[in-house]
Amino acid sequence: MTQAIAAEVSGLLRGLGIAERHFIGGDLAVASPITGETIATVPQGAAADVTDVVARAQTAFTAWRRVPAPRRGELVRLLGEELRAHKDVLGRLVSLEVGKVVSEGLGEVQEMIDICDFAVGLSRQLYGLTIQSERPDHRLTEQWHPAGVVGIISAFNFPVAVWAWNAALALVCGDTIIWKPSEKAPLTALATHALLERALARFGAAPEGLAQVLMGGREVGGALVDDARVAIVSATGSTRMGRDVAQRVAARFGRSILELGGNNASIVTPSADLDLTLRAVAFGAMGTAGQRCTTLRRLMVHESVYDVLVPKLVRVYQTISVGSPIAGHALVGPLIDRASFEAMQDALAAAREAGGIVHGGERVDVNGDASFYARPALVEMPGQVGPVVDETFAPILYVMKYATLADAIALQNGVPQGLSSSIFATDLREVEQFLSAAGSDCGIANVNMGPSGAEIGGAFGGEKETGGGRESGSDAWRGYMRRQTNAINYGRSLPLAQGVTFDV
Ligand code: UN1
Repeated sequence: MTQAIAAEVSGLLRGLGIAERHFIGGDLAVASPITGETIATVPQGAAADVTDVVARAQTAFTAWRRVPAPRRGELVRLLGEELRAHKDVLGRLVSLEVGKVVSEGLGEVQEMIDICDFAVGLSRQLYGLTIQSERPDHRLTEQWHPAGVVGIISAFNFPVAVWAWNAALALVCGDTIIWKPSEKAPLTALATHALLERALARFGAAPEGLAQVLMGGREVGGALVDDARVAIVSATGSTRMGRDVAQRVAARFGRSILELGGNNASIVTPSADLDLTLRAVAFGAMGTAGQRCTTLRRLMVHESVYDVLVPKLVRVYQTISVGSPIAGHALVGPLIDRASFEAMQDALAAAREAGGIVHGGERVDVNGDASFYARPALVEMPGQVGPVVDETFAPILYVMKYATLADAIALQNGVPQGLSSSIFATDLREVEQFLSAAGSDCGIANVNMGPSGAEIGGAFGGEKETGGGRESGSDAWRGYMRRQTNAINYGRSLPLAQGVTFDV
């Protein structure tokens, strides 16, 4: 099995025209979580390389910012075409490298295609503003210019889609990009970069250094974060990582876009459609083996429906298929590595200690000792205590009972993270309270669906320890440009604002 995966991976990479040197003989070992064994080794960059990489990106920026935005959009259109043509290959590679079930691997590539389409349209917009001036014969406007070099630090769980959210927008906005992918997922990054290079070859005259990949660990990421020539650092990962990045980027007055931890909750009200709720909770909590930042981690169930819904949910947890993401029809694949499995077990132990009743959570032997598959865990908790307030990046759903909607909303908001949330209700008043200013405090608040699986058209991101960044749709593009206010006097006199006089 292991060798089969390694052989398939190198076949896929070779098919994309990635030279042997990229994945043989390097010093960064890549393991497939499907079997846990090494499937490739990739050369790693060093912190010292970052200086040159950034210098190239900066030179490229001086040319790229002058290319008209719709023409920049053409490059992203070509990237979208390459992604469409290679969706199966790249989706498969996502499954092999990070263990997503086949449909989710493909879904990840679809998300990339969608953001490319969105960015192409955007490349003919990037609208500024006309503002009424208080002075005669004056025009006041606001326009958006390219910001500079964008560093993109991505995580293993969406190893390529989150890059695409950032890259597609940054490229149409006139920025140049440097990608530091997760050390756990360098192969999908190389594959994606190869597709971008094909798009660049078809595009023609793009500046050298427009888009680069930097392989490496913390030091490489740190050098990118600290480099004052990197205008924007967009980082996805843990809150711990984000706190470090935010402070370092702020110290040099750079800009950061942060997508950090989520501890997402859903509220099930007495008016909920319970059949729909059951299906939505299953996908939200167990999809991607609980390894989305939008994964449903806390479920508040009204006391009047608790005994109807929760036993049914426990049955789903007992029977859901856990297994290889590429063979059979398993819905839950492996955890990324041993550390992740151990963190899950630690959280379950802490939950028991805090009075929780744990259903599931045990290790499932699918492909031997080096891979880590676990039955998702549903934990009935007496309250929001112990590990419930932390994000554990594994399939654990904490279930709590509530009496009033106000209590449920207070529980929902009572954690440090603020990414995504949802309510299951058919009562308009409950829905609107949840969506009101006094309702969910998250960046995403859904109705009659789980907190995960966002479309690219909306702005994606969250508040509090989630970091406050917004990526993907809506006007998130503004985060990748710099705003300039222009006051233009087309008269012959010089009226001053606020009626100030200054006659010399
Ligand atoms: C992430 O887990 O880092 O909304 C991103 C979702 C996906 C993206 C998740 N569209 O679940």
